[in-house]
Amino acid sequence: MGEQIKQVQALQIYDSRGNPTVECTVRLANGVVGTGLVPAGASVGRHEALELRDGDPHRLMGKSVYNALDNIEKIIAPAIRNLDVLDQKHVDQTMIDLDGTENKAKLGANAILAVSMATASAAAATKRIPLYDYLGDGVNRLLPLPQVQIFGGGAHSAWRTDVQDFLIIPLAATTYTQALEMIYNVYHTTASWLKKNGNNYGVADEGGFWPAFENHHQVLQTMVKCIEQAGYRPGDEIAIALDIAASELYDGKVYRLKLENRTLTSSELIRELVQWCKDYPIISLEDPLADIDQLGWEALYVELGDQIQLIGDDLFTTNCKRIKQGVEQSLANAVLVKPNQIGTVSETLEAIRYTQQVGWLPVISARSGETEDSFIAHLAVATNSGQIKVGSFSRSERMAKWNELLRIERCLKDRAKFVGKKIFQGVC
Ligand code: 2PG
Ligand code: MG
Repeated sequence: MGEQIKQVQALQIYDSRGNPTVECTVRLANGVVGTGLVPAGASVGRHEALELRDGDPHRLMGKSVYNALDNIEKIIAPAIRNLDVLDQKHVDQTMIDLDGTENKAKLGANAILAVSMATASAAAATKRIPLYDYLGDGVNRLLPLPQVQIFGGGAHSAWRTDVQDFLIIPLAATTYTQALEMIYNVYHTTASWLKKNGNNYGVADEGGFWPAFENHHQVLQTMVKCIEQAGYRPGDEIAIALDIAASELYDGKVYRLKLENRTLTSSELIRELVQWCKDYPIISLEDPLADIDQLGWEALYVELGDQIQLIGDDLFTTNCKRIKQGVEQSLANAVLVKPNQIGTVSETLEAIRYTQQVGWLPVISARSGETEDSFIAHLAVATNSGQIKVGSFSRSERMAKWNELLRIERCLKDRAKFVGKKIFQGVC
């Protein structure tokens, strides 16, 4: 029998965009505490669990989360008081049952996830082991290959480009530490290149640069140039990954690329993406098509499914049922995992396990509105997921995760595993 949950407190804090979000503290009978801080997305999938906001236009522009806090302290707390903190599934199921809706609309996924994360973190603390060890049952030790944003676009940069994330993956890295050094070199080479070319030097929501570009080819060419200038062979040592976030571009009939003033049908977009993959060292495409464009996903999978990683984010929303459908219909070969899309730690773990069982790749991901919580760094190691995406290589809410993984790597010493690009073997 583990320690019992005694007290559950909630606090409204602010995320990396300065928007209100939920923090929860779980206190155990033995005085040990755990906290959970919930992030928030900007390009939110239509099937995500509901983020409960008060909607009062006179308070924090409708974005306050006081009802979620009340739900934690008045409804959830009495129901989980005295439960065993080590029984994460029971705590999570109790909240799922209390809520009773398909998408956690009654209590709010932000309320439920904050408690769920705080429970896991209190459990690890009371066992006096790191969170990755607790969530991974002490056996998982795989440091993830990072996907790091260089240029930010879409909903994270006032639509400077239509594609949302231009990322790099340091394929040639043999350790996590080396992976970050490679990222550092490309990120800062890009910064110098932008300065030299008199371009806008600011950073977007996730810390990537957001200069003015004329078209998407120019962005991709700049990335290749900066990878080379940093001393790496594009494609071989460092590859490109894109999050198209295509649901944001689709009106139900066509895709609109505002930057290039073009309107594309699904098959035209597919043709364009296939061409990009021929012309540039792209190894991974996330949400290349809208979540409701299933025929498009099927067609793109036929073209590229055995060559590159095809990740469903809005398509699957970390929801096991939706991932199962995707597997049955061969829509993708990887799943973006964001705990707040589904709303509990247990369901997140289930989604990761299922993804791995069917031979697909889970990619653990942050949100564009983040906090200083480094829970997902531990989640990545605990589940041997092998990949993580946290935005760019600046801003402390991002660096908190990259740095936590450095600490985990040091803590594991020679027990740390890193397979780098081998993670893609057998998938694409
Ligand atoms: C995504 C994420 C992170 P958001 O689409 O993958 O880049 O964005 O949190 O806004 O959904
Ligand atoms: Mg995405």
